[in-house]
Amino acid sequence: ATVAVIGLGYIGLPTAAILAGKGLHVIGVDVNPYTVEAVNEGRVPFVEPDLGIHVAGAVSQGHLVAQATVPEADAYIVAVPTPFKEDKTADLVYVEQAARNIAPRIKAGNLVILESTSPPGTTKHLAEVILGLRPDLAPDANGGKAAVMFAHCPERVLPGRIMIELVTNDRIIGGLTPAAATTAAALYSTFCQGGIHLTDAATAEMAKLVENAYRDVNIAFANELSVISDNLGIDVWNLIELANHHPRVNILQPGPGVGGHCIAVDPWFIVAADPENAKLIRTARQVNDAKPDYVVAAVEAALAETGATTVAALGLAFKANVDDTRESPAAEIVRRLAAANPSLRILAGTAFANTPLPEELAGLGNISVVSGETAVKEAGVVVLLVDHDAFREITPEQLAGKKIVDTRGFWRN
Ligand code: SAJ
Repeated sequence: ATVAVIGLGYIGLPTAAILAGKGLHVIGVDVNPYTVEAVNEGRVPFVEPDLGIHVAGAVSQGHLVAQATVPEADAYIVAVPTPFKEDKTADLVYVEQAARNIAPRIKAGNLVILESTSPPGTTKHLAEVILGLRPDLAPDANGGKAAVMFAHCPERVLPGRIMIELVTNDRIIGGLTPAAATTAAALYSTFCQGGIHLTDAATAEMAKLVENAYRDVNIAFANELSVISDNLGIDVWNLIELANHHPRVNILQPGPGVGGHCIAVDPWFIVAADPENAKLIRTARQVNDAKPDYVVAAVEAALAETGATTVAALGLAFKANVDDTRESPAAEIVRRLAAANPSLRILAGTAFANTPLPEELAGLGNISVVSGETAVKEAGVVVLLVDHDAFREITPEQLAGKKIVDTRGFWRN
């Protein structure tokens, strides 16, 4: 069988590589020529443990190729971004574009799977766009029977552990029809060792959003505790560790805010679907979104106290040991510090060699990217933003005499 995977990003490329590893013929499609070229050379355009070896193997065996256009295939997996707009509703342009590109290629009996995290109703919308362009495949033209199957199969993998979790996590598969769900399940069972749970498309869409909102609310609880604890002169990490000894308490870790393209985004899709009732979910988003400003104020206070003119900002990614700076609170903190303090010298210490400055920071103020150790050496104030393992190399001696703002409890005793 031939599977077309549309969107070779953090989800599409690992999924394509794993399917190809199972011997399926996989054609990856991406609008970015650099991505297409990299994949065809067996390279991966971003950092994800073990992905490189899978891609290189699948490409060299001829099971995986990448191209810019949508091919004919038996199954189409759509794994394109679903970002949110200024008004906090989902931007479905990439899903719609994928649908328009699939429409001329699709044949009766094919399967279309939406993997992108989406508001309830999006799989149905995707089907409507395709069938609108292909009335010959619509149920009316086929005696009321759907000629093409549509399902939603939300990804749930954790960046940094994608290659493991793709195989071991349970999957939820929601079909627009029961036949679509079982056909999609057959495809995913080629590589998924976890349980596969079948439902309808809208429930599957909502389940994914709810999982991430659950985590966001719990992180907001930890972040709120960190601010309250600062006010009360209590060490929040010690506090949480102690409370977590209770058999039914498991508080998450506070940090500089919540980033990534999922947890900081998906809860808004629930708020948009029912603004009146999504009170706790909205407030959690606001609590987490307020954390970067709180950190900026703490750094500015440290600068004022020490008279330092150089700050080491350790980490730009949205979380530890990945190089992804999308929706990153660390990058946002650096951006706000630079914007508000034009004469401040900011040394962004990174954990990965050759990390470029994210676009939104380039050309702004006085920021340069250096290694963590160099940043610390030259700065009077050190703000730890991301708990990358590489920063463990920084010794207490190197930190001696610096004013430290540790947003992750990285150096707590
Ligand atoms: N964070 C904290 N404190 C914590 C845990 C996380 O501040 O105790 C922060 C992180 O630093 C980061 C953000 O939250 O900025 C999100 O990180 P994460 O590791 O919780 O999650 P993601 O965004 O990498 O992946 C999530 C996962 N969802 C859940 O765990 C419910 C993953 O399974 C999903 O597949 C992914 O979102 C997605 O694509 O939706």
